[in-house]
Amino acid sequence: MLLIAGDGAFGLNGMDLETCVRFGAPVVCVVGNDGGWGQIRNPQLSFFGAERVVATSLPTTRHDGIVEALGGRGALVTKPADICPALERALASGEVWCVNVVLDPSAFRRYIGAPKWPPITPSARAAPAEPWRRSAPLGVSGGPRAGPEPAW
Ligand SMILES: Cc1ncc(C[n+]2csc(CCOP(=O)(O)OP(=O)(O)O)c2C)c(N)n1
Repeated sequence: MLLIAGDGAFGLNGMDLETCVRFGAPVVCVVGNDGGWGQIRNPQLSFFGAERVVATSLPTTRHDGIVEALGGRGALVTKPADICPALERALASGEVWCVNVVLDPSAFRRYIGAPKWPPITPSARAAPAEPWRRSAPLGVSGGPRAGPEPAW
């Protein structure tokens, strides 16, 4: 069985792969890992602007490592050319896999386009953000990001 999930969805439900391991159900989960809750972050950006995006930026979590810790297998994919070999290996194995594919966080808005919703109010954009509500600039597995927040 092939399961395709976002990193946010996997973060909420990935523990179910432990059940797959326990029951010997050979599920291969491909995680499209863009380091964010895009479905929520994109409207935040359109409604409020980049300065007021809240809690929807995620670290590039090693979900592949999590599944290994659960008794399954994991592969981290950072280049498009490595996707097919990783998938072929996983699907042929009869084991539980997480193929964790690191994506460009800005690609959605660049290629699909920013949602056309207008900002809620000019004052919502202008008001200073509460620092504790901002998305934490996290890096891989919770460490600090190497550089600035990715451009969304
Ligand atoms: C159990 C549950 N909690 C919260 C939500 C709200 N929610 C909708 S989309 C989303 C983020 C999904 O992120 P990801 O899987 O990375 O997909 P993306 O939006 O980036 O494509 C969340 C948390 C939900 N749908 N289900």
